Amino acid sequence: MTTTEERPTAAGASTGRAFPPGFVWGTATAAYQVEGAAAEDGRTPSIWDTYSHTPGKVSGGDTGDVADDHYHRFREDIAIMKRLGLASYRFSVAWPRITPQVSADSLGPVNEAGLRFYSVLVDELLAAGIEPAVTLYHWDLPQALEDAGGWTSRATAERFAEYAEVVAGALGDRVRTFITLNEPWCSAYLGYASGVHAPGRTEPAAALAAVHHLNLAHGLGAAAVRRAAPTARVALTLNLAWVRTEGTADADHDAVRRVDGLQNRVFLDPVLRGSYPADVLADTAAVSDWSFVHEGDLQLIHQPLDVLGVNYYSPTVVRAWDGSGPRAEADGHGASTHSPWVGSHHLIEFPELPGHRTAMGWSVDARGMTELLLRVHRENPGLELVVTENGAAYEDVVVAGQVHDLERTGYLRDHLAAVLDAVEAGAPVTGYYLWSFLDNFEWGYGFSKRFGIVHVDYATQQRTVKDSALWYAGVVAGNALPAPTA
Ligand code: IFM
Repeated sequence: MTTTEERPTAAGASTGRAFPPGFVWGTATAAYQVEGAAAEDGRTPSIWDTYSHTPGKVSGGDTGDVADDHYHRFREDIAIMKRLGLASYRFSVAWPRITPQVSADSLGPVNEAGLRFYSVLVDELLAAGIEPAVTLYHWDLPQALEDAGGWTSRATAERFAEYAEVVAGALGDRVRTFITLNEPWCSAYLGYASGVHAPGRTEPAAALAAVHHLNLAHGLGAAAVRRAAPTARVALTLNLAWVRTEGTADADHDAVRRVDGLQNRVFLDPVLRGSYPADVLADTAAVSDWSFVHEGDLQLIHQPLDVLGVNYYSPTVVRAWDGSGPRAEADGHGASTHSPWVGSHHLIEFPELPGHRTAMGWSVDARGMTELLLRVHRENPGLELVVTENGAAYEDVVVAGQVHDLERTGYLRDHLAAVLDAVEAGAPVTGYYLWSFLDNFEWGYGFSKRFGIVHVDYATQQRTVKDSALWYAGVVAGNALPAPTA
């Protein structure tokens, strides 16, 4: 392992901009992206195992079979986190490790070996002084549930709640925060409409059913976590979009409304207000009558929420499309002839923005972080917010045991400043999780995109701490952004 052995010093704590005392600094990963050990200790396949093993689905034919081998190397990884001074680690639990025989009708037996892995992980984190934050679902649905309908089926939400209760019951004595779902937008629309994520279906009506059943899974799961771990905090993580247009026509503003509805309000409204936005139901009426919403579902979804996790990477700029001619499709969510924008694909387009882009092709605008946090705060005063993901992929190279990833450091500096702007304007943001701790399996892009602050050589599993990690460690140590250098 190549790492800097000395603990970094506080970067300009006395001269920089300080974060509130107690601000939680962390990094995040997800099970399928880092663990590997795909067939070990009783784990059965998830939809991502099936999808990644289907030729042509993932760049380079990559799979998560081995990934970062975090399943075996988590102690070494925790030691790096500790050296960096990180206060918290957000990881996800792989459902197929916990109840590998789950079916639509029954959760099946609990796999003690699977639970033990996470229990030991939690213990090791706590021993290192690092607080675990547990995501219960980060996209690795057991394949058996997909075979029975996946998120288009109500049974999936019901089984999810039972699974959540098992995990919260086993870890809730040591874990303070459980996040029910990560980015249900991706699970629903990329999984079931555009098909660029597992399970790779391209059925717009199914995507809307998935939206609802994911919302239901959150509500049922939140209640289940509270039953099993009454002192834990329940959170939900959404990839909210900062949507805007540079157009001036009414149709351009309507494009903003449509995208805001499909990406933000269709999740925020049921969870925080107990209703679906009427305009989204109208926009999608030609695709689905939403008859999968049963009486009482909205009350089940509208559970008290302790924390809203906000993931932000890139701005979303839209404009009206008249439905003819070639369309600008730079929405950053993978190439597909099928659109994730159910019911609106024929009315909107995503123009390419000038300026800096990450290796994902995502444009960079840190203002979106401030705007999003302030918007959610304005609309939900009193709701605690945590940035549960933010980060960037760049083409990193290891030279003489070091990775000089200046662009990532610049991205982080600007986005942390934007978080602080929101805090200073009154948004109750209590923590920040950098995506990602390690380079990892970036879904349809396989290992070709590197988001980590720790480089992984996939041939040798050698970890190399990047310069951005050392810079971040300085921020963490000082609880402050360094003063700008001249
Ligand atoms: O890698 C993903 C993560 O799994 C979910 N949020 C976005 C990240 C970068 O694409």
